[in-house]
Amino acid sequence: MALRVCVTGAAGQIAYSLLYSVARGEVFGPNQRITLLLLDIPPMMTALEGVVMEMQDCALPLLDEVVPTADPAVAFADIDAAILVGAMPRREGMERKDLLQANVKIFETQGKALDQYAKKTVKVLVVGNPANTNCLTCAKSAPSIPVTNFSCLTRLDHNRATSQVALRLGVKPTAVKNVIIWGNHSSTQFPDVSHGTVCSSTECQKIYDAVKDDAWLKGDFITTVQGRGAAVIKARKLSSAMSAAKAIVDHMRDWWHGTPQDEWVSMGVMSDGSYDIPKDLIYSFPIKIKPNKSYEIVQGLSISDFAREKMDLTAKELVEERDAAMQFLSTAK
Ligand code: NAX
Repeated sequence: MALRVCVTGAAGQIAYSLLYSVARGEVFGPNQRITLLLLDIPPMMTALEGVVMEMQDCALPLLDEVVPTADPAVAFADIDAAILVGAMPRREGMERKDLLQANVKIFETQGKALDQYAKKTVKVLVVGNPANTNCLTCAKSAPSIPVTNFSCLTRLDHNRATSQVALRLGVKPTAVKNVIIWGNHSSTQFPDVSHGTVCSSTECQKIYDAVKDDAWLKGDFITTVQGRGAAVIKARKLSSAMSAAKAIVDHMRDWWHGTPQDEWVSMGVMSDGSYDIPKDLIYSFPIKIKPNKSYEIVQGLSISDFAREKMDLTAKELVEERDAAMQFLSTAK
């Protein structure tokens, strides 16, 4: 049976980098057939047709069918996985409140459509910004789907943090394990390496012991990761797309197949109060995933005063964002 996978924002730049990886088996497995349902808004249908033509021209053996549509009822029908990339972008002069309201509308509509048309086991990854709060809106609008089936993307931030440490040490990114992104996918996020390790073929060391520069790890490292998205926009005049697509692949692949033993990843998930983070927030935590696709927030990590302050700051921003967004939500779980 082919898996039914929906990607929204399918005519956009992240989707353009993402769809090939999904369709060639990098996410759901090298033998898993796929039906792709591509959702975008009506003015983008011509561009989306072009994407469909290119997907056909790739002649991919795993791709059974590609369905372009502007109708969520078609896009979400009986789906196994949803990657929600499409969102309202910030336009010049647009107020934060108006942007939030527009996105609440989009993610409430899509949550309701998921509730009505998707499989109850559907795994939903929200990418479109503000990703954490959009994910919360979507989950609240889909009461018949377990809230643990919703997550938002902070894997790009996780990968950025991993790479910054690897670059600093002159090692491969795969040698660096168990960094954490806490909180919001925004500049208040807290990239934390205090529990991470860097491993050679013979031994593993704590990242702090390997880097031997606490001032960098508590200063420029954090601001570099927090500001990386803005730095890419400044240089490229476009936001991150290739690296965002790669992070989506990493996130969904690990959710589908599980995380390696003794390793965790960062994902925005519903807070259950772990680490004294307020409940009812989509907050990025260290996460381990079992092969049956269920996840757990990694427990028992020691939290320094330095970390506590940063974790609370990003939680505060999310509480404010949630409270502002929920005023615009017509129904709540
Ligand atoms: P683009 O503007 O290239 O593409 C977005 C696409 O979404 C457009 O084709 C648009 O028509 C479509 N769209 C808008 N409303 C829609 C709706 N209601 N239903 C379906 N499609 C809709 O943006 P792109 O660079 O692809 O970025 C997409 C989103 O990802 C943005 O919100 C962006 O901020 C967010 N990002 C999130 C990241 C994360 O780590 N969580 C990182 C990358 C990225 O910045």
